[in-house]
Amino acid sequence: ESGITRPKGYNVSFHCNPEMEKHHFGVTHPMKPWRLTLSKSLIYSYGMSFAMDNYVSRAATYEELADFHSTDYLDFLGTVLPEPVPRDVENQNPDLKFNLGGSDCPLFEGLYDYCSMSAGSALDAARKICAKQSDIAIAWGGGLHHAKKAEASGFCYINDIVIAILELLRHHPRVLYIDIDVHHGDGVEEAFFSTDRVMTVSFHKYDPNNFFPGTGALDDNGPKNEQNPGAHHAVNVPLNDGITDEQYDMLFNTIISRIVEKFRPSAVALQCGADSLAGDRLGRFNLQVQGHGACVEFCKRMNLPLILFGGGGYTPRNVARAWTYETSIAIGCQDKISDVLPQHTPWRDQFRQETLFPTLEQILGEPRQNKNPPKRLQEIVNHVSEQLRFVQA
Ligand code: ZLM
Ligand code: CA
Ligand code: ZN
Repeated sequence: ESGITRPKGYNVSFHCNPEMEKHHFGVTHPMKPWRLTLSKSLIYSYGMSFAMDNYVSRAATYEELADFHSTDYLDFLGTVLPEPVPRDVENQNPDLKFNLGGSDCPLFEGLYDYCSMSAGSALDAARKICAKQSDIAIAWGGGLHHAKKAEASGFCYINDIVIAILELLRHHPRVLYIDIDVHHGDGVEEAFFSTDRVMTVSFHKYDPNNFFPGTGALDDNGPKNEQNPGAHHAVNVPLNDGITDEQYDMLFNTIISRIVEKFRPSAVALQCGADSLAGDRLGRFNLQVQGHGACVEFCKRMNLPLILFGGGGYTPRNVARAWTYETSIAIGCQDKISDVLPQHTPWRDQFRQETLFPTLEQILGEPRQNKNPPKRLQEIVNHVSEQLRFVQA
């Protein structure tokens, strides 16, 4: 008896495809689709499925993928086969087409199915929002923000977010895209670079020489030509190692409220990459599950149709914690769920600590040094405020 009930007059839909989670990028590759299975099992253990509409999403069709991607690229993606003998040296493939087959974007068994299932969940979520059948639609299997029109990049092959936003644009005049993955949301920014109907905002670790993808500087705000409608419609929040919940939430709340005031979106798409959490295998921040979730809570309070996407996240136990907590926020039962993980949770020992909100000390031993001085955060807020003077709804 979890006591979790369906919110009255408020619909949350959950879109997933269990087949997607069975795919493997390779044994030591950081991206583990299995983290989705772990997340779902925790969500179900808390009894949250009773408070949502649960859908097994279909795979996106070729035509749906071609809404954004080039047919050359899709045709190649649909026919390439993994090499029978894996290469041990990085990027040694002489005919690496569309950036496929290197160590970041390896070819694996069922790759095309994996991609079309991720896009299918995102698209189903967008359609439920457009039909006004969901207030919040969740697609944890989506959020693959680096994929380009004709190129794979950073573990991403198909940009499910762009495809979902294109669907939202059929019914919504303006869409706000927010990205809290530790990496810059470059693929989504680029796709909507020249339109004033989508504003993209990414919070990320920025170090052009040492952190992927190296783009997303504070003054990278869209086309430099003022005649281009997309000018000023890309917001970038470049951060440094060790940022804390308090700092991140201050930035997020300040920046997002000002954007909403000026841009007046009619729908919001939030990429919830969990690699911005403390203890992530690839990430560098000190965010806790509470701070990450506070961004979702803030978006929910804006009272606009909302899609929640997954994204990065390379320490599966913490990914599962964050996306479980964020599912509870969507439903509105976050104050009812216990900090102690349910006794019957499958793979309970995977979580190390038996709590949903481990302390920073439990996660890291020693927290990462915070390299974000308050003065720099103020500069960021000032720059964004200045930028928004050029934006009109
Ligand atoms: N090398 N194996 C985030 C995408 C981040 C580019 C440097 C690969 C890795 C990483 C792959 C098993 C999202 C780069 C890295 C080593 C060129 C990145 C395979 C470890 C491994 O052990 C690994 C052999 C691999 C890849 C680490 N790659 C760490 N960081 C980034 C891409 C995706 O979270 O934003 C959304 C889902 N790539 O830094 C190199 C330059 C490839
Ligand atoms: Ca980001
Ligand atoms: Zn990432």
